[in-house]
Amino acid sequence: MDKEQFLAKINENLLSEYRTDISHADVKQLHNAVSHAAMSDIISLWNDTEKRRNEGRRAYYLSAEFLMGRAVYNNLYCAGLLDEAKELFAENGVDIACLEEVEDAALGNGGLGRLAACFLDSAASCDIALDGYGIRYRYGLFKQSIGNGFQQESADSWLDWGDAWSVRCDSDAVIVEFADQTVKAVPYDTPIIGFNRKAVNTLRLWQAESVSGFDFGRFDSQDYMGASENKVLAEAISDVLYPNDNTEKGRRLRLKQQYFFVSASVQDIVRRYKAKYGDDFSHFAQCYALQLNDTHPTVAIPELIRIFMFKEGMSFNEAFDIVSKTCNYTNHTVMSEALEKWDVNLFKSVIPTVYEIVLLINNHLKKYLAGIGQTEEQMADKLIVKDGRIHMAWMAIYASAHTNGVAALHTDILKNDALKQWYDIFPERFQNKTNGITPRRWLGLCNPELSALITSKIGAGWETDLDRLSDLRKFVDEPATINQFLEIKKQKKQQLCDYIKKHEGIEINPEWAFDIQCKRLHEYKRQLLNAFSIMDLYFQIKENKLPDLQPTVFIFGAKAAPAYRRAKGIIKYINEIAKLVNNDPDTKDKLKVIFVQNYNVSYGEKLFPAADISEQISTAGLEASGTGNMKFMLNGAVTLGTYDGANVEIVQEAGWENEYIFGARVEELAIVRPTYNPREKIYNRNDRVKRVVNTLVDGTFNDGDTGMFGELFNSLINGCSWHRPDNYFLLTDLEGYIDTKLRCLYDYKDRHTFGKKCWMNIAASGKFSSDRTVRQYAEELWML
Ligand code: 26Q
Repeated sequence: MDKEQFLAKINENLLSEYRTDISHADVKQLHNAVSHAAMSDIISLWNDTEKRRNEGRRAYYLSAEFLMGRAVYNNLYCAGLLDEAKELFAENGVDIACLEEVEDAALGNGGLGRLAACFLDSAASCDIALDGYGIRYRYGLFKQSIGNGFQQESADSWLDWGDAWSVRCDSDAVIVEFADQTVKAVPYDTPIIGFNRKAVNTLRLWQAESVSGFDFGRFDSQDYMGASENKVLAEAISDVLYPNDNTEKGRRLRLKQQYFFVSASVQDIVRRYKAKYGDDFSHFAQCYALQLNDTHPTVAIPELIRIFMFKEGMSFNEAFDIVSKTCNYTNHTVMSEALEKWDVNLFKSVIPTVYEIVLLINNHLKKYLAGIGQTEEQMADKLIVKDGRIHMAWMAIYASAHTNGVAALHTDILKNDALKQWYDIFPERFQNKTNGITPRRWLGLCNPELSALITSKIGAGWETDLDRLSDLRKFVDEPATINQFLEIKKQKKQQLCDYIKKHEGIEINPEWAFDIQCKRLHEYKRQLLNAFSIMDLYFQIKENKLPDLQPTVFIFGAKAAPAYRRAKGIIKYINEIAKLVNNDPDTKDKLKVIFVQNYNVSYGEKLFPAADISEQISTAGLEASGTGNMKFMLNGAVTLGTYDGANVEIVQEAGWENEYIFGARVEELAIVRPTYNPREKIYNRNDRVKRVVNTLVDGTFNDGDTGMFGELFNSLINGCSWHRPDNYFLLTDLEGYIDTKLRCLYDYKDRHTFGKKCWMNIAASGKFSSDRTVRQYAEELWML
């Protein structure tokens, strides 16, 4: 499609859908028209890809979350239409930036959901047979605003913009049955456009609807509420994404969501299979691989067994054998509060037949363990059903072919600690698959300036072969190249300044150092540690102890789960610090603190390219991988971080001299933990630590009489019924962190030398392409 045809198509859509044209349409109309025009241009390729996929082995990514972000720019970019679109918009007096108003598809919380989106992008761009299955939530992750320093939530009604990139497929709708409810699952298919149209894969999201619809009987008897009851109860299932990240909340509706999309997806796969092979299921495990994104879709295991047994007449053993060859499980956390364990009574009351299958799997496990000579005592830490709860991770490990961690360190912890009892009996089942990010969205699209510089140095093609970035190393001693890089960094900072001015009403100076921490708010990610370090700088500046400190802006972006009180207290605390340091005449020319509202994929696309310093400061052992760390690196920032998750591999790739690593390591914390007494050993003995921690309770700040700051103080100093004091070792790491941060900021003053470090990070980031990750899944797990 050339530019003229593209324009004709857009105008045709605008005319038939809205009776308007390109120079009169509003943003929503433009968005729909341009999206539909591009859709019609890739639709035959989409169909061709599906046909090809059907011929060979294929994989499905089952995930409760797909954090896709805004589709329009990415899809135009990957379809090779973005430059045309920009031009023809401009020729008609429209700035294509107006599409930035379009809401992100935020059908995910954070890392796990965004990883799923990057994997789909990579699979399509590498022509790998991977499609996604998930839920079409009516409301995605809540929108966040900050009022008086507190987080406020509102509904994310993303569909108000229309869903231009999906196709409803009524003919593939299926029925999902619960004990107390029967609903219809209607699929919406979204094309996943590979870079340069390499292939177009599919994301199929299920929407819950009522089978019967409106009840005229009840309407006639003037029961108006009752007439819609079925509809309301059915639609409730795909109404809203649970806003929890790394915590388990065993709620009935959440279980319904999981079973709903898993049952629909599995029925869909069985239907496809039967269309090909009829009733002979002997090829099933050779045809399909199912990747379970954490335990959230693990009910796929008993559900598939149920269908094989009760619909297709297999024995349990036959069914178990096929299913456990077909499924693989990815683990994303070692924190026990995030491991899903369903209450037996709840589970039984929602999906009783599936529960019977779970019991059969549990018996199969017991027999197996007895067969290898384990006593009841030795079995206890592996039983799937135990003490009235169903342990989903145990089922995922036992009834699947492989279990993988998401970074080398994380996989080691799984093998040697968190899942040791399983590794001991099934060592061959465990693999590592270090996470990655798509270089298309996270460099090509969000940083066209840096992309052009890279292409001018090493030629095109790095977008699909990111290891080629290592060729950039040879330019590190060319001052002109580093200067070009620094110039681009400044441009990206200026763009972020403009955006922040517009959205937060705050002015910042692009000449300052930009230190950014953006990720979900969680105690283990230690945004509070960052906040404490800023308070220490504040006090030191007041005492004239930091001569010539590099002026620095500290940017935070983070959503807290609405029920996570401590996380919300930390947001308020950061905003109180911002108020203090941004207004104090002694510090306002040296420090600036900004908490940006509603951090999401699109905000990330502005933040990552503008950063000098990437904050990755989780308690060692607790961040399974992290992927924001990779986005900063790819855009030329140094990592200020702990030796945790994928940071370990970032240092390995880029060299110690190009990162700022501090803090206790996993092994050190293991030694400290049993006798850790932060009050006696640190707080009471270290005035520097005491001074900043005390700002939570000494009247420096006001938490609006919520008691939040006192609770944070207590969590650090006294602990509580579910956590020991300072469970995440902030006090252990605080001094080392501040010293390392200061070293980094003083290094920054030599802009050129610092720029070289940033450049070396870009050059070393090839490993972190999700193309590499997905290829490893395809070769080592899915056998594609
Ligand atoms: C579970 C039960 C009920 C409701 C919600 C949940 C739930 C939802 C989301 C539990 C966990 C999550 C998300 C976890 C997550 O994002 N983990 C991150 O995964 C990334 C990709 O592998 C890693 O890089 C991060 O280290 C990890 O924290």
